[in-house]
Amino acid sequence: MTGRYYVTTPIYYVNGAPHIGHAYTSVAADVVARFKRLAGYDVFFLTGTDEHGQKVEQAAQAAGLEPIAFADRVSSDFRAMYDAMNVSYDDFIRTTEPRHIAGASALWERIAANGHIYLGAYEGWYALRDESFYNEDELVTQPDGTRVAPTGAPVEWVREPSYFFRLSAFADRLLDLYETRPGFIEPSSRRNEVASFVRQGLRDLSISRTSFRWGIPVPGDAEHVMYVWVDALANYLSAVGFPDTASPRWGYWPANLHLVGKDIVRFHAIYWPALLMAAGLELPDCVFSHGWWTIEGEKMSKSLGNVVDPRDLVGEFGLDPVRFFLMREMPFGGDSDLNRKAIITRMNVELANDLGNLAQRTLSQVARNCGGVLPEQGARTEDDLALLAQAALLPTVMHGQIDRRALTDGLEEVWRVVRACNAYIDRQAPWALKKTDPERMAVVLRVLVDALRAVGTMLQPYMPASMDALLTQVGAGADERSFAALETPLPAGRALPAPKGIFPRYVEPEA
Ligand code: ME8
Repeated sequence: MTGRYYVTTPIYYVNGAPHIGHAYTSVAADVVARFKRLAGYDVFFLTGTDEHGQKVEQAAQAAGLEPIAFADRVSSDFRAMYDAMNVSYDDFIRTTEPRHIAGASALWERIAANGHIYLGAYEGWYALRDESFYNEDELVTQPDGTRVAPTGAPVEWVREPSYFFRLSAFADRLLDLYETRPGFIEPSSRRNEVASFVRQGLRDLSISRTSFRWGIPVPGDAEHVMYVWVDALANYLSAVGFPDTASPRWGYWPANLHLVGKDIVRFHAIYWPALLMAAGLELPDCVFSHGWWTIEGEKMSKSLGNVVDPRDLVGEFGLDPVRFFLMREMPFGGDSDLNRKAIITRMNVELANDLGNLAQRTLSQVARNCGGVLPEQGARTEDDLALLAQAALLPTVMHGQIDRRALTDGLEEVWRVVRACNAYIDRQAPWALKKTDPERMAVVLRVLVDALRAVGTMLQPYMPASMDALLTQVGAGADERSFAALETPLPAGRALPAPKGIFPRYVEPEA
């Protein structure tokens, strides 16, 4: 083992059904988790659901259910969505579980014992949809004169007794953190935004509510429930056994990577490190904030009725094409648009043409002209060695990209090799060598099979099921699929199964 690696997604609110935005973050985390496992790491990949708070309480009421019954239903739908998306999480935490309630309460007690919590009264703006407090000067006035949160969420004036966290006392330490550990918030544009927000000064944070009951009771004062964000952030600790630091899982803390959407950077890059500092706990390595999907050019929203269930896309295009599209289309960290045309283009050009055809052309020639067994590596030319050298660099090059969270660039590295293979097969024309020099033909096909094996191995994190099929077709056994295994050539003479297309072209159904 090369060490431990702990990666998380946000835990999603159960006030609504899972959608493509949730699937996106989770597939991205899945790619990182699968990549690190194949590189030999002991990975802990955490996800789950955020089930407390007024927003969930109201959604349950609207559905005519007790909050817990409502949360059970939506939380299991999230798991079903993960199964449909082939997300390989190691643990799924629910904030209503006893282990989480224990962890969140212990975190609170620790922060209180260190003198960073006091009782007061909160008076100010609150946006229920964001479960977030806003300062007066952050509000935006709409054309009709109403004031809303910068996210567009309606705000209400709240006045109630509340416990406060001394966030203001941590501003300097936070600024110091951003400066001395620039990798703590990525990409750097987000770091600058967060740092300038903190530089304007931080106010103490209201961390309890008394106007509703659906939450974790504040330790020692059951009149209050914890602010849902303090409750939620604690999941990253409770899932690894906190406060039981003797738990074997505690070894995963601090987390290597919290993947979040840009909407919740403030919570993860300001509140979370401050809470951890106040509790005397180690800080995670990196909060990475990715961009936002629009749908056919529009913001995704319930009111527009354009919320996309990823399972519908999978039903139409297939699972791996959708996973590929999500990782390929959006430069990781930027924003992007999800639309049918773009999905179909990527499927047909990159998957069906570039990779699918290459595999099919190569493997059908091996089946027909090499007796269906892996040819010898044979005497290789400079052209052969150049292609193989490019493929052999993939594990190192891609590992670098994944560690920079450049998931899209990681794919581009593989496609460089795929394109090089296509140029090579055209240049070498093994179909012509069949008559003139069958020995050379076999060497060329073997070079291509070896390059395809490297490509298939590296793409497993992105498209696990399709690459399983490809690796089976190139003769790689179950224990020959890690990155390290690429260093050992597959034995010549091994029988290959009959080749089958992996990526069919998408043809629009007749209207
Ligand atoms: O914020 N494009 O939960 P949430 C890309 N419970 N990603 C999107 C997206 C879009 N259009 N819409 C949503 C919460 N997401 C809290 C988190 S963590 C301790 C608590 C993704 O259900 C993105 O990851 O509102 C975003 O951060 C997350 O869904 C918000 O999910």
